[in-house]
Amino acid sequence: IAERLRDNSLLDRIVTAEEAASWIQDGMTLGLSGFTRAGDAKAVPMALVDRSKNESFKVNVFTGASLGFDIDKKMAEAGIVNKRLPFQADPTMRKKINVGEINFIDQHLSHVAEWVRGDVHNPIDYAIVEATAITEDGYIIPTTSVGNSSIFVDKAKAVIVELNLSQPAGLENMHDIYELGKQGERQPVPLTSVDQRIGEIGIRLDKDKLKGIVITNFPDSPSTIVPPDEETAIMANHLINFLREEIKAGRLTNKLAPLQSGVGSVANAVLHGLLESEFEDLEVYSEVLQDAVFDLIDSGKVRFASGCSMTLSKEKMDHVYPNIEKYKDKIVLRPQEISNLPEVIRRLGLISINTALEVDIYGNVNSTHVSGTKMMNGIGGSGDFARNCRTAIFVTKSLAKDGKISSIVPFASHIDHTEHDVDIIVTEQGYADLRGLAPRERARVIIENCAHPLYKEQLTDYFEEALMRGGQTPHVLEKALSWHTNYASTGTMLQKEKETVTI
Ligand code: 0RQ
Repeated sequence: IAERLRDNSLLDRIVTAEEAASWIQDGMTLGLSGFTRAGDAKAVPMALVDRSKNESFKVNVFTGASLGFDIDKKMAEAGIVNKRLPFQADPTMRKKINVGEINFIDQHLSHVAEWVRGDVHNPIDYAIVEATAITEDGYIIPTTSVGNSSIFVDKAKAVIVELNLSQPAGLENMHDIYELGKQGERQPVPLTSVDQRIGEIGIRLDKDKLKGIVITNFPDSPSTIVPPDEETAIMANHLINFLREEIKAGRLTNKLAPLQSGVGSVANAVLHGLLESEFEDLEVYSEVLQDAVFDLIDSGKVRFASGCSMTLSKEKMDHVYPNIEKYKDKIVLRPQEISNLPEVIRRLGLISINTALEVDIYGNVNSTHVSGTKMMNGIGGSGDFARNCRTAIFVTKSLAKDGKISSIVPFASHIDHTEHDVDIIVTEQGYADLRGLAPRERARVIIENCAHPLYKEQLTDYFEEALMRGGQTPHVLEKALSWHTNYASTGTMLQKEKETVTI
């Protein structure tokens, strides 16, 4: 412990998780560390769940993004969450959100810190953050994610640190904590390359606010790695072909531009595809760094990766953690306000790859709401990147639910990314390059290149009928959402006579 807690004056703050959890009162707001299962506060939230067996209370839970360790699931089951933001990915919590038991705020990840800083969100009563170490000069060294921890610690009335001895000590010096400061006094953020360090090695700690230190030993929940399947591998190929066309057109070189990629099976397949490609000396400027990024570093394809969390499979943790020193000059972890900052995303000119649930014929993207109403996970960072990057790519399989759903629809039932923010759509059928096209041109390219053959004619029929009505973005408004209502009433978006077609 002496190596991890290097300020002896803080030894008397060590408490059990149960004691720390006992300080939390009904109605309080907690700012927890954690971003896509990495670096989450674990012991105190679990102790809080235990406490709820004998006591009834609710808290607001703010994080970086989704949590591991089944914390969201257990908190949802215990019924202790009033408000949750800005992202979650747990099926039990999702159900509680969709029946209205949990108030979920689906916020752009880069926006959360500013709303906490400006007291727009509920003030943070307790920041509960996981740390690798507390240094002699008063820095909290985060673990595998930074997320919103720095702003939570800064603004919280009191701070609880979970000092996690199972996280590698070598994580120290991998973080770069930069604070934007108050509006009106701000300077341009001086980040001009992915590998630059502009901040401090940890989160500055006001010792007077440090109420407790809980010593823990729980490893992060490993990510469940989804190996590329036939369809995701085909999608990755289409995307790589698009990048090759960009090189041919002289808009990119073999080094491409810094890459951002969301989480999930397609993102993973795309990054895997890069392993075998001719691209070289690549840079990653993303939020989550998954297994594939480390494979690309190991193979020498990626020169440097900047993120705000490292979300790894068990196998990859076993490889990376003992060799963490090797990655120190190749990886930096930043607050999500900086990894997802519009200013930096635009300056660096990112190629961004995120995921859609559905896309309409004009290129509006729904990433969050199943059938227009039910929350899936949240917008995450996809909007931060899509709006501000150089090239916004959205990927989706053309069909869902065994072909009962077409992911290309006449009218998106919810829109996260408007047609103005969407440049390229990729499905296993091909890719649509929408740049420089008017809506009527976009519709033809999307239907032709991205829709599944099962739905092409149906989409074309809709578009032709819409054209007769006219308009910049033609629609048959009374039929625009009929595909979704048909799916709800008949179990398929497919018109009756085609239902027997096999896919
Ligand atoms: O359902 O789980 O019941 O089988 O949605 O779909 O194809 O497995 O894809 O796991 O990559 O998730 C958009 C949800 C995609 C995710 C989304 C059903 C489908 C399946 C999952 P089952 P897939 P993925 C990074 C940046 C947020 C935005 C983003 C996500 C399930 O990637 O949450 O990229 N993204 N953020 O059957 C009804 C449709 C459907 C559908 C698929 N049109 N209608 N259901 N499904 N299409 C995250 C962060 O920033 C932290």
